[in-house]
Amino acid sequence: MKLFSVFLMLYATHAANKFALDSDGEIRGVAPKDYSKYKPNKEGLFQCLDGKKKISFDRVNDDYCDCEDGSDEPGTSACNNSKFYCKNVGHIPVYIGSERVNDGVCDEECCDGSDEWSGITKCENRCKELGEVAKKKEKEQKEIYYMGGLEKERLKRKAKRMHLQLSKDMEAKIKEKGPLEKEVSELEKEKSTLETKEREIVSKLTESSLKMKQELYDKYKETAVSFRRFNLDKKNIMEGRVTALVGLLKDLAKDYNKEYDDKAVEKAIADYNKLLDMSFRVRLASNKGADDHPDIEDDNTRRIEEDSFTSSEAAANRYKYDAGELADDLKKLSEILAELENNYNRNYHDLAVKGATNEFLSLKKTWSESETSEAKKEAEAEKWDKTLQDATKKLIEIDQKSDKSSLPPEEDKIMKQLEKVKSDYYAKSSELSSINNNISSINETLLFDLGPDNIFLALKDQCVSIELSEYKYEVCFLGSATQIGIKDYANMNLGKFTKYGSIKTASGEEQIDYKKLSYLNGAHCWNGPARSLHVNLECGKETLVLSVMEPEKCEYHMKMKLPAVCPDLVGEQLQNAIKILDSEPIPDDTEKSVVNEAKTSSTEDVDLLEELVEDIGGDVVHDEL
Ligand code: MAN
Repeated sequence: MKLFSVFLMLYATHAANKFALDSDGEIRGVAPKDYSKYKPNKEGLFQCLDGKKKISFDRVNDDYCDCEDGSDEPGTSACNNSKFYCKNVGHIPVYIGSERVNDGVCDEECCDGSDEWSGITKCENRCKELGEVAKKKEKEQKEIYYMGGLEKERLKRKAKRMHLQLSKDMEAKIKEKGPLEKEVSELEKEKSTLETKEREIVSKLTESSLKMKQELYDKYKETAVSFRRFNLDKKNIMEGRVTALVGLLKDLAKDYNKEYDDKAVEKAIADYNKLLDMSFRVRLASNKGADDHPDIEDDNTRRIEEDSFTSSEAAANRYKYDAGELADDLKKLSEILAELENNYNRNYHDLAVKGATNEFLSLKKTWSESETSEAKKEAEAEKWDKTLQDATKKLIEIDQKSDKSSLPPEEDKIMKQLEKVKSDYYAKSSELSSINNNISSINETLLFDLGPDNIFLALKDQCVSIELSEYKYEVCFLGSATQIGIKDYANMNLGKFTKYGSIKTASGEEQIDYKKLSYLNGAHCWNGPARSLHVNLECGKETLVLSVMEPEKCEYHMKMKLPAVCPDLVGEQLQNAIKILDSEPIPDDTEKSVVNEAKTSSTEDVDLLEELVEDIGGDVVHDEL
C-alpha cells in the first residue's frame, strides 16, 4: 500500500513532463539495473549519480542538463555526457550516446527505435527479427564450439597417447643404446688390433716380393740393356734409310722436267706427297736438311735409360716400336721408287729421274750387303725379346702373389677375421647412429612447446592447404609452409614453424598466444626479405584455411579454422564428450599399454617425462621451437 502511494507521487511529479517516462512507465533511457537509483530520496529529490547535487524530481528528463555527470537526463539529448539505454526487447540491449536521442536517425544498434521517441522520426521495431537472427547465429556458434570442443578433446587424448608413446620409445632406445655403445667400442678395439696385424702382414709381403723382384731385375738387366741398344741401332738405321729415300724423292719433286709429262714420275711424286701427309716420320725426314746427321745418342740419355731393368726394358720396347714404324715407311718409300725405276720413260733423259733411280738402286745394293749380318743380330734380339717377356711374366706373378688373397693359412685367418670384425663394426655403428638419430628426433619433438595439453603434437605432420587463383598454399603443423605454383608446380618455401605469437595480458605481462603460428626463414625474396607465413587460428569444427593474403612482399598472412584452439568444454558438455570419446575405438597403431596409461596418467607423468628429457640434456623451451 505504501509502495503504491510512492508511485502515485512519482507520477504526479512528472505530470508536467509527460516525456520523462517511457512506454513501460519507467524513467526513459535508464537500464533496469539502475531503476532503483531513479527513485526520489526521503526528501522527494533526485540525487545526481555522482552524488554532487540534489534536484527536484521533475527536473529528471526535463531536457535541461542539471547534473555534472549528465545522470539527470538519461532519456534526452540535453547532456553531452549521458547514456541512453535501448531495451531492445527480443534482442540485446545497448547504450548509445544521448546525443543520438531524437536526432532524426533510427540508430542501427537501437533496434526497438526507442531512441527516436519524440515521434518526429518513425522507427520500426526490428528487435524480434534481429533477435531471431542473432539467436540462430548464437545457436550455430554454440554448435561449432561444442563440435570443435569435442574434436579438441579427441585431439587431447591423441596427443596424450602420442606423448606417452614417444617417451616410451625414447626410454626403450636409451636402454638399447648402452649395450650397443659397449659392443661398438669393443669391436673398434678389436678392429684396431687386427689392423695393426694386417699392416705387419702387408709389409712382410711387400718386403719379400720386393726382394724377389730385385733378383729378377739383377738377372735380366743386361739382356734389357742389350735389347735396348739393338732396337736403338735398328731405329737409327731405319731413320737413316728413310731420310735417304725421302731426300731422293724430295729432290726429284723439285728438279724433274715437267714438260716431259712422264706419268710414272708424276705418280711417284703424288704417292710421295700422300705419304708425307700420312706419316709424321716421313714429314720429319723431309724437314731435315741435307747436312743433318741422324740423331746421336747422348751419354746422359743412355745413362738414364740404362739405369735399371725397368727403364732399359721400357726404352727397348719404345725403340722397337719406332723401328717397326720406320720400317713400314721405308717399305712404302722403296715401293714408290721401285715403281718409278720400272716405269719411267727412258727416252726423256730426265737427269733428275735418272739420278733418283740410280741412287735408289745403289742404296738398295748397299743395304742388301748388310742383310746377312743384320738377320743374325735380329735372331739374337728375338731371343732377348723372349727372355724379357718371360721375366715380365714372372714379375707380374710376384705382384699377384704379394696380393693379400694368397696368404699362408695363419695370416689368411687374421685377414678374414679382420674382414668380419670390420663388417660387424660398421653394421653396429650404423645401428647405433640410427638409435642416436631416433633419440635426438624424439627429444627434439618433446622439447618443443607443443601447446596446451600438447595439442599440436596430435596434429604433427598433418598439412592443410588452400588453392587460390595462382598458388596453392600448404601448411604443415610443426613443419613447413609452401607456396606451389598451380601452373608450373614450382615449390616456394615459405618457412619452417618457428614460434607462436605473443599477447599482452591485462596486467601487461607477455603471454604465449597459441592462436598465432609463425613460419620463418623461407626462400629468399628477390629484393626483399626471406619469405614468412603468419597463421591466425580460430575455433572451427573442422580444419580449414579461410584466406591467404600477401600484405607485404613475401610476407604471407593466413586465416585458419580448426578445433585445436576451440574453448575447452566444461560441465555437462564435457561429461557428454567424455562419454562419446570413451565409447570410440582406439586406433590400431597405438600400443595397448600406452592406451591404458594415457587413460590413468595424470600431469605427474608429464613431469616424469620432462625429467627424462632433462636427463638426456634437454630443456623444455616454451616460446621458440
Ligand atoms: C613469387 C611469389 C610471390 C612473390 C614474388 C616476389 O612470384 O612467391 O608471392 O610476391 O615471388 O618476387
